[in-house]
Amino acid sequence: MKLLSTFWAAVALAQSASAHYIFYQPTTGGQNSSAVIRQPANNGPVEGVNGNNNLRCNANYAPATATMNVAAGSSFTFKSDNTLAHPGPGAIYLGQVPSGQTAATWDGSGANWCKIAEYGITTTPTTFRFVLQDAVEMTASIPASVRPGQYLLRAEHIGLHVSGAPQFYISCAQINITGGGSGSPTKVSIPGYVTATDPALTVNIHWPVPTAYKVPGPAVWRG
Ligand SMILES: *[C@@H]1O[C@H](CO)[C@@H](O)[C@H](O)[C@H]1NC(C)=O
Ligand SMILES: *[C@@H]1O[C@H](CO)[C@@H](O)[C@H](O)[C@H]1NC(C)=O
Ligand SMILES: [Cu+2]
Repeated sequence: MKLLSTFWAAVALAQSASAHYIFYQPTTGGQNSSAVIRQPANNGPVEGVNGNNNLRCNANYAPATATMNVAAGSSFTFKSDNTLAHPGPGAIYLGQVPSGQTAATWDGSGANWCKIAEYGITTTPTTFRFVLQDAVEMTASIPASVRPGQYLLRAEHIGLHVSGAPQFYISCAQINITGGGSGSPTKVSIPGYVTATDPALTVNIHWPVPTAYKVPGPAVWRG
């Protein structure tokens, strides 16, 4: 009896773990482009919002071994190893590497981040659905007027299935933006860009079913 329940508990755990996901690879770049992603140690979520530095580029990632050139004005797609099975919003942030550091050395600290893409909901009078539900990738346009140089590009998908306990699925890619201009977006810090009491994170998406939803974090900068 005891053994059996332990067995089923293990099965349940394995199933919930397999439903998780990692943004592990860009869809472009040739060669082994997954080498530009700081690969998370596992596919579990980052939990805890206020003051949590793991919100930058996940916890215990393996250092990326390459930095990829990406042209300003082009698009960049993060591919997931599994469907984005949890309901919730997604966003892509661009973090400018401070002078004196490189995309490989920067830890993501400081007010250096802007949001360049977001994915919220689609609603009709009878349905409420996150655009990314069961998707396998997220794409951002790199703003055409962005300043050239080294950046971290950060994919964020937030599972909202447990009300009040948001789960963050995050990866960072190391990129070097070529071309571009002299755009100056408003920048935020991670952590700090959202707080645990943000209605976008505390919302109960199951009941009563919301009729509107604002993706957390700053407004999108499109250059
Ligand atoms: C590609 O890069 C990933 C991440 O750095 C690494 O785990 C994998 O072994 C690499 N694959 C090949 C074929 O080099
Ligand atoms: C980044 O791109 C610039 C061209 O804009 C190039 O001169 C530079 O060598 C690149 N840096 C890296 C680290 O690839
Ligand atoms: Cu999960």
